[in-house]
Amino acid sequence: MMLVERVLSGDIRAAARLMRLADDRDPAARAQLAALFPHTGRAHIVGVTGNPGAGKSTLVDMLVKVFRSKGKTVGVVAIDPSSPFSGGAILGDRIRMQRHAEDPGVFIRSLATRGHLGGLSRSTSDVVTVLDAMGFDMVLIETVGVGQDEVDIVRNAHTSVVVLVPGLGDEIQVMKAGLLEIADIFCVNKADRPGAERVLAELETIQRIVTPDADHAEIPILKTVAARNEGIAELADAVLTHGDAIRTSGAWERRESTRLADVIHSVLRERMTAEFEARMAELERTSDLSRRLLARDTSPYEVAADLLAALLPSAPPQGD
Ligand SMILES: Nc1nc2c(ncn2[C@@H]2O[C@H](COP(=O)(O)OP(=O)(O)O)[C@@H](O)[C@H]2O)c(=O)[nH]1
Ligand SMILES: [Mg+2]
Repeated sequence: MMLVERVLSGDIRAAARLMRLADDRDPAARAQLAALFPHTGRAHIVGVTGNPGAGKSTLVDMLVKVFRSKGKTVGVVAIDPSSPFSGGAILGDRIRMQRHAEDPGVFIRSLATRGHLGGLSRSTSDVVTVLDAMGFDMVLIETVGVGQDEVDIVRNAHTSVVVLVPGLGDEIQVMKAGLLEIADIFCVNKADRPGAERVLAELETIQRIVTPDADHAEIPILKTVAARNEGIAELADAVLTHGDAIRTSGAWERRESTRLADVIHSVLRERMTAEFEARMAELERTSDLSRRLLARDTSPYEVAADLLAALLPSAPPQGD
């Protein structure tokens, strides 16, 4: 059987293999992802973001349990800022993941943060495509709320949960990270800690300032103690309620269009960059590019225009 068919039949090993190929930017993966795409569009994509240590992994683990108890299958994409190498999650995450290892209704994929521009959101959307095509009802994406890639990932979710904790400078956390605009649900975790009430009060003030629109009718503010499984059922309900609301209001399609346009951008950006770099290396080899630049025989502007013209024959000369 072809890899795509195996993925569609729910073969976990095939899915993991395709995710690895995609992560390695193997050209074969592109055709496979394209073949999977018609089978996607059903999963409810949920972003969970917040500072490191806010309790995101704990929350996601508890949410998985609640969604499973409601009969929903769950895919998880855990983006791990602590490991620049391999897909290595930190020890605590590994233990949490093992809890679901026996359950075929749960698939957890951990992604390491990568250096290259847009690489992380690209890898994430590839994994989401695979999970969605496999038929997972919910796809939870855990990511820290810093960095453009991470913010883009959460912005592109159908439902974005912003996790805050007491004692970190409170409302500043939201404002500074630019997470206010993207939050669909605020979750104040570690509500067992002093200062939780203050964070709640500040969020309520913010909630009153934000103008309600179709996408943000009223941002729910929830209190959780993830480590003690408190408030998780309410959080899961808020996520599902938000999903229903945006399906009805048309916001679901709007978000989906934005997300898919972003996938096009990141695929293009990556392929174009790779193409330009290959051609520049070629120029260096065949025509001593650096020497000609240093001697002012040519300029970076002319080289860029020539490279662009070679790749995009219809681009206007010097038209930048
Ligand atoms: N006191 C308290 N600790 C929590 C709570 N939720 C998670 N933790 C702990 O906070 C630490 C970081 O949690 P983790 O889920 O790894 O945070 P992440 O970095 O956001 O994924 C762990 O030791 C958790 O057990 C909570 O509600 N209250
Ligand atoms: Mg974590």
